[in-house]
Formats: sequence, C-alpha cells, structure tokens
Amino acid sequence: MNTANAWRADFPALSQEINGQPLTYLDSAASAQQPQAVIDAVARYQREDHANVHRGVHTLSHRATDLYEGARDKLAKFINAGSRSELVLTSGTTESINLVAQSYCRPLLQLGDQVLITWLEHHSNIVPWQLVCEQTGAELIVAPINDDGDVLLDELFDLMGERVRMLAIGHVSNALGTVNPLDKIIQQAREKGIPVLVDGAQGVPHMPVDVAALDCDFYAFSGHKMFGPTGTGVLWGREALLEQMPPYKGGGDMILEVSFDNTVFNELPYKFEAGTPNISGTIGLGAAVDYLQNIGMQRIHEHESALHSYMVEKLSAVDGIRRVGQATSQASVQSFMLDDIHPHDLGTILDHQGVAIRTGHHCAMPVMQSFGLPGTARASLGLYNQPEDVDRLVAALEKAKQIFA
Ligand code: C6P
Repeated sequence: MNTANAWRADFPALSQEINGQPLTYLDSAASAQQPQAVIDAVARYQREDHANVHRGVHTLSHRATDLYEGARDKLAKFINAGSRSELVLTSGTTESINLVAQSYCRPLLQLGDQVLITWLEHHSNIVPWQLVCEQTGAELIVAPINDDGDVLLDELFDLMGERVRMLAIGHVSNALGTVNPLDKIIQQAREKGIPVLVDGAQGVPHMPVDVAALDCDFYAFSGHKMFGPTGTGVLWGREALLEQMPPYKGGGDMILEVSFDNTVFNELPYKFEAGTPNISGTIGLGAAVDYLQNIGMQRIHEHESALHSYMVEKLSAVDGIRRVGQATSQASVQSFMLDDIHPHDLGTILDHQGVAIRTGHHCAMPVMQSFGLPGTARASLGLYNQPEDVDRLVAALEKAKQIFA
C-alpha cells in the first residue's frame, strides 16, 4: 500500500460506495473526514470519561479536564504558540474572528478609522468586520485581486494607511486556493504598526503553521477542516493583546468571582470561554492533532502540492474546462466551470458517479462577483486523496459533458 493509500485507510467514511460507485471525496475544504483515531477518542471519552470540566473534584471531572486541557496543549504546540494562555478554544473560525472584531476592535475603533480586508475573503472574514464598522462608524476597505485570483500587493500596501486599525486576511482562499504571501504582507503591516488577523481555516489542514514565525497577531482556524469534529476551533492571539481585551461572552467558567457589585474575570484563556465548552469535540480535535503530527505536516503539504499540480494538469486537459483561480501559489482547491453547465447541475451529475465536490458561491460571494459568476464547481483535496480521485473526477466530468451534449 502506498503512503496516501495507507492514510486513506485510516478514514472509515472513505471506504463506502455512493450511488453504487466508490466514494471520491473532493470536498475537504467544506469539511474534512475524520480518521478512526479521532472517532475513537471521542467515543472513549463519551463512554468512560464524560463529566464537566474545571468544575468537579470527582475523578471523572478530573479526567475530562485533563483530556480537554491536554488538547489545548497539543494545539498550542502544533502552531508554535508562545504559551497555552494564548490558545482560546472556540466553536470555529467564524467565532474566533467575531471574537476579535467585538472584543479587540469594537472598543478601539472610532469614526473615521478603517479595517482592511481583501476581495478574496470568506464571508466569515467580511461580515464580522462590517458589523463592527457599523457599530463604531469605522470604514471597511478592501484590497483588490486580479483575474488569476492574486491579491494586488501594491494596492494592498497602499491601502495600509495610518487610519487602518486592523488587517484581516485569509491564509488560503477557500474559493480559489490562492496562498497569500503572508510573510511580505505581515512585514509591511508591522512596519506600519497595523495588527494582523489571519483566517487560517484553509491553511492549518494543509501546511505547517508557525504563528511565531508568521509574526501575526491573531490566527483563527476550525477543527472540522483539520480532520477533527465540528463545533471546535481556535483563536490564537498574542498574550499582550488578549490581556487587554474584555470578555466576549459572559457566563460560567470565565470568572474568578461574581457579586452584584463586582465581577472578577478569569485569567487567560478562560476569560474568553464562557459556559460548558465542546468537551468531546475538543478532545477529538486533540486526537486529530496527534494524527497529523504522526504523519508530519511537511509530508502532507508535499503530498497535496503534487496532487494539486496533477489535478490542475488533468483538469486543464478537459475540453471546455475553465479554471477559475490560477494564482501564483495555490493549495488544495481548484474552482472551475465546465462549458455552460450550471455548477449545481454538474455537482448533481458528479454525485451520481460517487464524486463529491462543492458547487455555488462557497460563502465568498465577492470573489464570485469579481469573476462575474454566480458560482463555480470546486474540487478540494485532503491528505487522503490520491491521483485516482482526480482521474475519477475527470471521468465524471467527461460523462457530464456527454449528458449535456
Ligand atoms: N469554508 C467552505 O466550503 P467555520 O464555518 O467557522 O468552520 O469556517 C468558516 C470559514 C472561514 N474562513 C475560510 C477561509 C473558510 O473556508 C471557512 C469555511 C467552508 O469553503 C464552508 S463555507
């Protein structure tokens, strides 16, 4: 068995048939499948260790707390966080970005201030900023992209004026696969004193991420895109910034002391984690980190890069394919149109052949608008995909062409 085949065998969902055909799963950008190790870790916790965390003196509560906090330690190490205090557990990228918009930016923004994003962003990295701008009178400004799907760096740098209080930018575009040159972008922002939030939802599952080397201020990501359970995620932030931020939600666990006169908030990171958290999901996410680290993120990155090149080559050879997004550097994702077939029709015909892709606007409507399209078909890769998956995609596209001819 080759390496990718061995990895694939770790994911039980991938061995089933869909509509009488072997499943070809090319929708990991929407949500990745989970390896047996993650499924087992969650089931073991539910079966043997379940209790609330941080609250009980009894054995099960200690066990649950150790497993939950152990996952935080694994995640902190995985992205090279300076300390576990900087690792806030959230429900996903969306919550992480909203937390920064409301807790970091809202108290800071004033009429005339600006928040800078790009045309490439997912709605989760647009709407929270629109909301906070409306609340404060600040202005949302947007750096343009070109026809290949690259952010125009000169324009982005020109927009980094002295009124900009935050740059929020994706690591990898979910719609086009563009990998932004974060090193150059963050360096420019640093020189101008602009804090940077990176939406890492599509970065973390596919490449090594080191927040210290990136030198950003916040990095947000989701558990379910990195082979963990849904409803889990992370906000990493610089300790000095997190310290100065007020809590985002109030409730149990985020306090040290409550009275009607005065409430004392808990220390980092618990100040931001009100209420009973997603304990089982986070424990599963810890198991996903173990799984990824056992393979090695660099190996995963190399495997996926080679597969992405293969996918681009094979798709480009299909008559009638238009690749949407041909950025200088791409990862894991390729959007496309086939002749004038509506992406939803294409997705349905592919599903009949066991091929799962995503179709539509991919929660990135401005990207679609910039290409003058209502949506695209999108194939996205995970570590378990192999050249045979791409071959099946191409065969299914050829069949769709025959059907529509
Ligand atoms: N993109 C896709 O099919 P949540 O829903 O919070 O886990 O992740 C939101 C999110 C934020 N940023 C980027 C770059 C993303 O890709 C996503 C989720 C999925 O592309 C579902 S819309």
